[in-house]
Amino acid sequence: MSGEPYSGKHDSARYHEQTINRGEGGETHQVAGGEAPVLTTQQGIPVGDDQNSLKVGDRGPLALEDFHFREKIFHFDHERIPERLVHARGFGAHGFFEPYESLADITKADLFQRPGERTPAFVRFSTVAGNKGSFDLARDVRGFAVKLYTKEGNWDLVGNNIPIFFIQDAIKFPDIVHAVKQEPDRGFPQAQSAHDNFWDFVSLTPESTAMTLWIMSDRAIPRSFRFMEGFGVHSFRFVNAVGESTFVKFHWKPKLGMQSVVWNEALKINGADPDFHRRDLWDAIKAGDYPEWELGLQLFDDAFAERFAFDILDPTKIIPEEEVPVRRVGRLVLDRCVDNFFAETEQVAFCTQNIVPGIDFSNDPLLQGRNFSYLDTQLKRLGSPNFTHLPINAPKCPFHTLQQDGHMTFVNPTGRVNYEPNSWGQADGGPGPREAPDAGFHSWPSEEAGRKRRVRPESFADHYSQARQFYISQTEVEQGHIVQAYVFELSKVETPRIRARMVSHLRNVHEDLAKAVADGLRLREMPPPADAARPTREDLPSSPALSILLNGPDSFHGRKVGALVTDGVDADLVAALKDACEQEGAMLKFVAPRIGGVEASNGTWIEADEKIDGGPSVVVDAVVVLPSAAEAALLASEATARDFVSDAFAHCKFIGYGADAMPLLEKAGVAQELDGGCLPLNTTGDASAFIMACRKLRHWEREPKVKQV
Ligand code: HDE
Repeated sequence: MSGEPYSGKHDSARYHEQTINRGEGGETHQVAGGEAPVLTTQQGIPVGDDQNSLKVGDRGPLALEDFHFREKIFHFDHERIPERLVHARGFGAHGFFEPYESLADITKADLFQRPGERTPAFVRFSTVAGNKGSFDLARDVRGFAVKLYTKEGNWDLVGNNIPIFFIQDAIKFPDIVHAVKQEPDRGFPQAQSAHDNFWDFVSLTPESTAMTLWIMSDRAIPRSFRFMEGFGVHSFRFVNAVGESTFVKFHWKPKLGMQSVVWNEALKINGADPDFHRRDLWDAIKAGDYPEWELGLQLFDDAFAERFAFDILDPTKIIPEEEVPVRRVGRLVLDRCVDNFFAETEQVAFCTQNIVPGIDFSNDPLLQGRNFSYLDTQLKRLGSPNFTHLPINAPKCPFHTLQQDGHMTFVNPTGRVNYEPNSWGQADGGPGPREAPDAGFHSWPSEEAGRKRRVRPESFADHYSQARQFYISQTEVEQGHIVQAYVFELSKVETPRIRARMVSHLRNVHEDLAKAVADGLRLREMPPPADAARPTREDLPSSPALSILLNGPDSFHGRKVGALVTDGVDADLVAALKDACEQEGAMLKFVAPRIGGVEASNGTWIEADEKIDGGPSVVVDAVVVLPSAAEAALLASEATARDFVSDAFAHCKFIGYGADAMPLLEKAGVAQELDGGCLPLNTTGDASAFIMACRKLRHWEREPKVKQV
């Protein structure tokens, strides 16, 4: 072969090279839209050619001296760090916390002293079981980890969206995690609990029963991170300036109310948009619709702890809000997306042991175990004890530590002082930092005594009463979803005795639940109730705070309407819908046969947000179907358009339909079934009535019609 060597560059790359300037900040290139900096190596050496490695002759071999090639590949080879063992898939955002009032009477924690003063925060939401590349709408617990950069150091409140946990002792954590994650021989299934190992473990672990009710409930398939609650789970302590302690449980209450999807919808969302939750949070923040949660506190003293029916140290129990009300004391707002996913969301390191003066631990055995695990795991994941130097992890208040050196050190103390006590003064490069006997952190001096033993306290022994309380606190619709979820999951379990064993636990929770699940599984014989250490208490009252449907929003704010439109769509109706959505704080997304958009009846152009098959109705909260008369038949013959309608109907969504939508509704099989959740949109006035109807989120009355089996 012969001829001039080929540069390897695309024409557009040549275009960017047109003018080269040498400015103060080094060489820059003129590119469309301004100046781009010159590409350099890690050492700052300007790169002359990034398309071709250095070769001997035109056709190789490669020269080892090509430091740019070697550095580039070397760095690339090391781009990955181990993913988190649990909570691998997550999404974070920045924001702030702001108290409504001073809590000085109960805690000296600096962030709670001055009403309205903002403390920077970083929050990472996550799923637990799936790997980093799994999908967002797994049936799973969601992590809700909050790092608060207070003036007295970082406080990490590493919580979940479910207020209890599977196990009572941290020593069982590796077992529950091994059981739920992919099975070790085959490496699947991932991001789901619907397999033998998980149900084998929990059905052999009665303390997990209550948690299985929570994860079979719609709490485990939230519509958005923005619409879910968060919980610190354990009892903690607040300590005030005079050393008095109060127990506290932390809650995050979403300002937009709670909302979940239905399971069949979740299955389809995972295919349509595996990034559904992260995209939702990103879009909301980028649109300036900042998600917000109120911090709620359940405060109680030793006397309450003594008389409460369960042990306040048992992490498989809640304290019902009706018994200890949640006091809302401030708000958490997320108002900034990360600049770089890896640097911030991946490298953020939450540690439960990060608490500040005014906050302390309780003896919850899960919390105590976590205090070891988090620090340990960060060292493995981030590779150096200096992970605290990373900008996302470093305190934002002044800090002076005598800890030094180690891999990747980039903030060492200056001067001669690196031990304590020392007698160096200013002239010697000191003085070094000193302890603060009054203002510094002191553990609350609780009295502890006892014989050293491996035991489970007697007071942790009731595993079913609160599971029952959770079940009876749900609306009928929600109870139905719990039954369906158990049936779905246990139907994926291949070993019949595991299915039966789980039903034997449900018999201790509620006979109706056990019967419905057994029936859904077609168990031919009802198993006897599982042996129970304590009989189930049937006197615990229902707790309405535990239902999602009873705690939904009072507006359609933050939700999305998907409008299926064609050429000739009624322009006035579209304008009215836009207006109604804007007034409500909802988003209107246009779905069209082609992504370029459609021409409305008055000749205006409507850009499409999605082509029909890329924007199925599962990714929105309500739909409107507005084909023009001319396009109605064509749209009705399109399978994805029919799915758009039939899925919306099956998932109990509100459906608004225009004058010419009938052919599509007929082909989608819903024309004969139109109900109170299907609203005609014939005049512009109908648009606002439709959005108002959507405030109920779903037309649950339809569910018995679409879910018979
Ligand atoms: Fe975690 N958990 N956990 N956990 N957890 C981790 O730390 C652990 C538990 C929670 O977005 C790990 O950095 C033990 C309860 C969240 O980065 C690890 C026990 C609650 C996150 C770990 C528990 C949580 C984690 C893995 C039982 C709710 C993600 C990676 C004693 C209150 C934080 C990491 C993020 C992450 C240990 C139980 C919440 C291995 C030993 C209960 C939100 O350290």
